[in-house]
Amino acid sequence: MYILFNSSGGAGMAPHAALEEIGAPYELKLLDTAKGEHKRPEYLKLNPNGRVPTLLADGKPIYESAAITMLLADRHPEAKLAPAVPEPDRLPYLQWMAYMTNTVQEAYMQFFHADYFAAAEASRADVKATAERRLPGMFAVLEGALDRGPYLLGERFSAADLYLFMLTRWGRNLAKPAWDYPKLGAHWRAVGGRPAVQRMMKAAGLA
Ligand SMILES: N[C@@H](CCC(=O)N[C@@H](CS)C(=O)NCC(=O)O)C(=O)O
Repeated sequence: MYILFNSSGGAGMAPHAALEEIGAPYELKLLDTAKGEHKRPEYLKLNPNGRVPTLLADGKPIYESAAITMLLADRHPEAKLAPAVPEPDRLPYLQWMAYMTNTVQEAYMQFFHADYFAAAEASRADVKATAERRLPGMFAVLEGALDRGPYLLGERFSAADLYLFMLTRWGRNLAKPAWDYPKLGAHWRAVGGRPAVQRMMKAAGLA
């Protein structure tokens, strides 16, 4: 039994979609971040960062969206969301998961939360503008990664595609959203057409 804490549209989208793909029993707890529900003492006991997502797996908390997504994929090999350790596809799978969470997600953090990076208003505007200038270069890298096939691992769908779907959605208000790139757009539509992803979007109030 799993319990996933997320906010609507938050970084728990990818693990939430993974839970739907897996079909394991789980409960979704959508926190209202506008009301500060992610900063309440009972939640801080699970995730002292006061951020979403957090997963309770057999009662034990784990945070960081990429870690949760990879944990779920590895715990449920029958869902075929991750190449096993000896498979050659494990290498690009790990690379793209780390790239997306460490590089792309970090740039999004600077875009959405410039206040975490600079104190002065003018500096924050600069942090945000710089992130907006850097993101297209990252989208171009991901667009190139899709050369091999519709998914990040070529023909093979994986949890990394759920992660990319989430990051594509986050850029919907950028001057050039990721889905305006031809292959990223096709990827967005293909992953968004999966019944599990549609259930995730509906449960999160996003569709
Ligand atoms: N690296 C973390 C980032 C989590 C994160 O920043 N979540 C956002 C929502 S997308 C959040 O909870 N923000 C609230 C805050 O920073 O106070 C992860 O991937 O889980």
